[in-house]
Amino acid sequence: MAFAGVLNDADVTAALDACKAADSFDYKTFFKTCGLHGKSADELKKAFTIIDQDKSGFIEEDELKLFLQNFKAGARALTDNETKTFLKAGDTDGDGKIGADEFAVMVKK
Ligand SMILES: [Ca+2]
Repeated sequence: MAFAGVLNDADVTAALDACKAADSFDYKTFFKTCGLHGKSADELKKAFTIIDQDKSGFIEEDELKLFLQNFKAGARALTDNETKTFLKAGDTDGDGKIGADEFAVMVKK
């Protein structure tokens, strides 16, 4: 997984198991369970660059949709509802994408 060495495998597995069912994803629960919530600002920057797959400097809606696959290949895509809720939670300046600072704030919520 992309987060090998950053996160504990068992924590990631638990976080993914908790949101297996469609529309059960809750970003606060997920970030806490997988361990990102407790990471340093530097580590969160690293996490951001992993999730920002096209290295645009922002996490866009299509990257959010496939967010779980950064944690495990073959994990499900988020539903449109989950993706929209997730984006809304992180996108505090309303530009339709999530920047590194917005990401760090969201993970720490
Ligand atoms: Ca991007």
